[in-house]
Amino acid sequence: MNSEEEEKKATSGIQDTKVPERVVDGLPTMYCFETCPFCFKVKALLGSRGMEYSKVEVDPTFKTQLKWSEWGKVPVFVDLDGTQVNDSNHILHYIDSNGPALFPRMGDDPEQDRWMDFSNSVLGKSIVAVIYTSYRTSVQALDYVTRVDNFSFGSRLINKWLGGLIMRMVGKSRAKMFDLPPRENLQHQLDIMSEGIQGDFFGKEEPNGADFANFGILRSMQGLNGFDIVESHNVVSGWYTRMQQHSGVF
Ligand SMILES: N[C@@H](CCC(=O)N[C@@H](CS)C(=O)NCC(=O)O)C(=O)O
Repeated sequence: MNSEEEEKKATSGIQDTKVPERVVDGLPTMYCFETCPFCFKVKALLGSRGMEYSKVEVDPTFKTQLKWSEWGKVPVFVDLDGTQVNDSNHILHYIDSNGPALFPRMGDDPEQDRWMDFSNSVLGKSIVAVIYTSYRTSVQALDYVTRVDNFSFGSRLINKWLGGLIMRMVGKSRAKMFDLPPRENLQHQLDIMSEGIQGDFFGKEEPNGADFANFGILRSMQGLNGFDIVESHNVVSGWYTRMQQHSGVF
C-alpha cells in the first residue's frame, strides 16, 4: 500500500479492528509525544477522572512506536479491551461516554463543538507559531527528547536538532495563516476564546469537552516561548489555574 492509500484508510474515531496487543501493563494506553498539545487534552481528562493509564512515548521524527497503526498521529488511545481511538477530540468523547458521561456528545451542543474545533483549527496553530518562532526556541522546545528513556542516543540528537529545524518551518507556515504577528495573534485568540468561558468553565460550573481541549493545547506550551501571554491574560489565566486544579495536570 502506498502512503496515499494508507492516508485514506486512516480514520479518526473508534476503529473496527481491536489491537489488544497494544495495551501496555494491563491499563488503557496512550501513545503520545511528551509535549504534544493534543495529547495534553487527553492527559487532562484522564487526570480529572482519576484514571490510571500507561503512556508510550513516541519518537516524534520516526514514530517508530506507532508503526503498527494506520493513523500516524498522536494521540492514539487503546482501551483495555483493545479498542483503538484516533484523534484527540474523539478520544475525549470516547473516554467520557464510557465513564460518567459528564459532557454532551459531538453534535449535541453546538457551543461545545465550536470551541472543541477552535482548539485544533485556531488555538493549536496559534501556539505553534509562537513556540517555534526561531530556531533557538524550536530547539528549546524539543530539548525534552534528550531525556526520554526509551529513545536511543542517535534518535535523541536527530529529534532535537533536525526536529528543531522541521518545527521552525512548521512554525513559519502556521504564522502565515494569521493576519497578526504570532504573539499578538495568540493574545487576540485568547480574547476570542474568553467569550466561550461562561462562569468558571466553558461547561459553566464543571469542565466540558471544550475545557479539556483548549486547556490541553495551552498546557503544552507551559515553560516554553510565549507562555507568559497565557499567564498574563485577564480571563484565561484564572481559568487555566482552575483547569490545573481540576485535572491534577500542573
Ligand atoms: N487532529 C489530531 C492532530 C494530531 C497531531 O497533529 N499530532 C501531531 C503531534 S502534536 C503529530 O502526531 N504529528 C506527526 C505527524 O503528523 O506526522 C488530533 O487532534 O489528535
